[in-house]
Amino acid sequence: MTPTITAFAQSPDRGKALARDMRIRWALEEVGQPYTVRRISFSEMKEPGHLGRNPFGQIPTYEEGDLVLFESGAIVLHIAECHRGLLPDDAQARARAITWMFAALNTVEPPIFNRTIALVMERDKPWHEERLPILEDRVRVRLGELSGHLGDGDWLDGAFSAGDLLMVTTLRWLSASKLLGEYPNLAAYVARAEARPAFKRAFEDQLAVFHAHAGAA
Ligand code: GTB
Repeated sequence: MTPTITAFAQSPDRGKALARDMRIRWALEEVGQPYTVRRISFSEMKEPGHLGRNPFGQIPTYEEGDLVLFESGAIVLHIAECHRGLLPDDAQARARAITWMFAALNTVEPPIFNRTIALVMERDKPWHEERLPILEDRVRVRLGELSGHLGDGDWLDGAFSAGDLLMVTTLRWLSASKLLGEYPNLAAYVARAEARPAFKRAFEDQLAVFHAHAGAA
């Protein structure tokens, strides 16, 4: 059954694939599962139809027959469990890959997302200039630790996994800043992931949608 995911009708990232539907698109491309995309506006996200899919009124969501999921991490885990390619077969390696999924979402994403929010929503606040370096130092703490773990490895734990997919989509929120460049092995890690054919297909698909609807409300 072809799943349907939801994405912004008009992504505020202007085609940079920074919204969290990119995680789902990329995971589906990695496992070779075709999908359809339902584009929804900010107001539609808060209407009963979409609140029935996600009580928090956000994208992405995932529908596959009777199954309706929200939370990008849970959706990627579901895809990884239903198909080969995103989680190792060995039970311990699989548990470690899932650990990296949680680490991406619960340990690395929060400081990076807090910085993103500060840049998008708090630039006009009188305390913004003072707060930003504090937020950036918190990001550096996590990047330093992650960089130390990755060392000269290609991926976080053996072969590419759903843990890498979630980590890279999180690190990409720093693409426009100099922060990632302070950790050359992390910058190379992101570039390596972005070079994967599945990433490129997912990126091009969302970009095509952005261009097709550019200028529309
Ligand atoms: N925990 C949820 C998940 O992982 O699925 C969070 C979902 C979420 O935040 N969705 C956002 C949303 O629907 C879109 S991705 N927002 C509308 C709303 O809350 O009303 C958010 C996003 C966009 C752009 C960047 N960026 O540019 O770095 C980062 C995150």
